[in-house]
Amino acid sequence: MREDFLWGGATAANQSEGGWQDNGRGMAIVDVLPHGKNRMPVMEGIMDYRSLPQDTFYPGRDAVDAHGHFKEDISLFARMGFRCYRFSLSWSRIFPTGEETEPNEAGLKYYETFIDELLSHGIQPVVTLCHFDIPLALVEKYGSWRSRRVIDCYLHYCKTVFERFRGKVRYWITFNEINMLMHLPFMGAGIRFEQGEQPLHVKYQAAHNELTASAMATRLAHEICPDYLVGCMLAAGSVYPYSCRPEDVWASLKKDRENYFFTDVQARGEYPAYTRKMLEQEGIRLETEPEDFRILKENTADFIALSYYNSRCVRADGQGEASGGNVFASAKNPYLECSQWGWPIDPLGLRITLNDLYDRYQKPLFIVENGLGAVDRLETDGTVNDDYRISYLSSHIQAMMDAIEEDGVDLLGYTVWGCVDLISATTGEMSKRYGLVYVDRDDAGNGSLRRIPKKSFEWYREVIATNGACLRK
Ligand code: BGP
Repeated sequence: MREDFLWGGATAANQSEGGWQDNGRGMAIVDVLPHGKNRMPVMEGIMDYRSLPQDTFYPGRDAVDAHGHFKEDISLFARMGFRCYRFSLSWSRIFPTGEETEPNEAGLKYYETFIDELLSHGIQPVVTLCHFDIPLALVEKYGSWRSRRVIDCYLHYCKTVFERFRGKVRYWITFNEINMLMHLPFMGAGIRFEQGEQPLHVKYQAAHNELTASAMATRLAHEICPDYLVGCMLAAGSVYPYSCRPEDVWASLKKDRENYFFTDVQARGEYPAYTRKMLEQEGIRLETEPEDFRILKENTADFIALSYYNSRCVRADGQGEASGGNVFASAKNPYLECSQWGWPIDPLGLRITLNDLYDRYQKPLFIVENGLGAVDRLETDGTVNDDYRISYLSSHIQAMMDAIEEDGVDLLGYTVWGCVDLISATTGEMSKRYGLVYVDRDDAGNGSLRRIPKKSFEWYREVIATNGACLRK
């Protein structure tokens, strides 16, 4: 393992920060994502959040108040020996409606203090510019990423933070899990469908605008500071054929391509032939500018960041049992155990995914999310004995180390998702915990918000201290 390997943890503003009305922050998508049965239809863009009942609970508004607890959280990261911390900026804390000419200084100052605090502990910031986060005003006014106007707003925001944090931040990620747009369009990109619209068309238009914005932001970052490293980010997890029937193999290849479309554009700089054909066959004509394609070609990502929770599996006949998983459901793989939320557990799948991505792009990879969502029990003696999480993380880290040491995959780092417990993106629950640090809060929003290191905290400290070697014993 390289000595400068970036071990750390990851969170995102939308699920942890809270403080939704502090320092002049404007409303964002997360503030209108409800708890309970309406959450999924709203996230899918088929239910309008404005029609939600008055007494709706929005768990992201206060989340785990990372906004108010950041010094404490960062000191816990330092105790674990984090070398990096991935977090996201809340765009609407800096540009409350997305369209101001001048940024909100209080918001910027907040992040500056935050970044300085990390640096004072020797922790490298890894900053996601947009993690399921967009000022709600841009959703209302322009229909979010379906409009090119949002590209300008995003670039103005990027320019502001690239300039302000020059010399402090090196690693940037333009969009979290950009492919989420295809599956949960409102949560992923603020897309809500209007009557009579063709969802596929709207999604690919929004995708084009985001991809163009991502390339333009990459160019801007490099102009502002040549040392900046800008990554794209994919919700990854290779798709296995259910059997060796050629039809299943073909179905898995097609399913993989739905995701690879994004990284193919961001890492290779071109629309792949299979997408161009598909758009043609569907009769979809995207609104583009001629220079978009040159910009895409000339400004590819410096590294490919990914989340990995599970592999996927597909059957051409669509029969059989379904299984859960990050981003989309797939066929149940009979060889794998599942988490309490039905997500398959497949450490070797991480090695396979890393190899697939590295073979395809030959660019450095960065695992910026991996972890186990599970119910934790806080014992009366104040401990949380999350051996199941230790077992999930150690098997995945070992598979990652195999990919590096035996297969030669170039990997910049690894960050455990939700290193301090946070609100689940898909379910809005607090009880689906990922952390190495427990947060006293329940699904209804009650609790002291006290931070309590779990058993996995000490375990991860040792992993980092030995650069992974303790797992090889
Ligand atoms: C990814 C997201 C994260 C995170 C994670 C776990 O898709 O980037 O924001 O939440 O998945 O998902 P969940 O919270 O639904 O368990």
